[in-house]
Amino acid sequence: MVIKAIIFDVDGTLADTEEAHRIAFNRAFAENSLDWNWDVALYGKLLKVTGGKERIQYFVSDFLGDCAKPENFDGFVKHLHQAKTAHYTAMLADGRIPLRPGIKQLIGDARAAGIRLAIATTTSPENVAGLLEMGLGKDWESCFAANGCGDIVPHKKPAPDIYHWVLGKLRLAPADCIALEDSENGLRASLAAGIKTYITTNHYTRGQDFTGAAAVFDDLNDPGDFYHAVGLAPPTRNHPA
Ligand code: XBP
Ligand code: MG
Repeated sequence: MVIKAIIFDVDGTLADTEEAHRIAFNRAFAENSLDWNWDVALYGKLLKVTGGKERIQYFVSDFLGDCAKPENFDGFVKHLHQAKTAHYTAMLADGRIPLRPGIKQLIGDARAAGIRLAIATTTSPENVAGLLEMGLGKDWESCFAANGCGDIVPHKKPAPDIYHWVLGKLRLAPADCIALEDSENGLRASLAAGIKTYITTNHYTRGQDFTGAAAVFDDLNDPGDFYHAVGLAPPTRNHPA
C-alpha cells in the first residue's frame, strides 16, 4: 500500500489538548455565573460526545435534566461555547499547549517523502489555527492539503462526515490514505469512511475500544515504530521539537 496522504485528528492526537479544553469550559461557566464544574472524571464521561456545543447540550440534558434548560437554549449554548473558545485560544496563544512528541518530526518527514497531509477534527477552526500556528509556525496551513474542522459537516464524529469531506478535498480514495486518531469516536468515524487507522492514546482515551485499529500506540515518542507500521522510511533526523 502506497500511502498518498495522512489524515490527522487534532485533539488528543496532534496535541494533548483536552485538559485545556476542560479548563476553558469551566472558566466560561464561571464568567457566566454558572456553578458548573467539569472535573476530570466528569469530563472523561462528557467526551463521549464530540463537539463543544454538543457536549454542553449533552451535559444539560443528560446530567442536569431538561428542567435546567434556559429559554433560547441554542443561543445560550452558542454564547457559552464562544466564551469557552476565547479562553482556549488564549491558552494556545500563551504557548501552553505543545504538539505531542514526535508529531512535528512526523509532519516534516511525511512531507519530505511526498505524502500529503490533512486534518479531520470536530474542534473549531480557530482552535486548529491557534494550536498549529504555535506548533508549526505562521505558515502552518501550507503543510496541509485539506483542513476539515468544526461545523462544516452536519454530523460530527463518530459519524464519518468529516473524513468524507477531507477525502473529497484530497480527491483520494480511502485506500490511498491512513488516519491517526486518539479516541474510539475518532476511530469509528475513520473506519466508517474506510480509512486504515492508527491510534495514539492519552489519559482520556486509554482503555477505550480500539477494535479495528491497524495499531495502537501509547505515544509517538519513538516514531520509528509508527513509521515502520505505515511503511515510511525510519526518521532521518529530529525536526526541532
Ligand atoms: C475533540 C472534540 C472537540 C474538543 C473541544 O475533537 O471532540 O469537541 O473536545 O473542542 P477531535 P470544541 O478529537 O476530533 O480533534 O469545543 O471546539 O468542539
Ligand atoms: Mg481526538
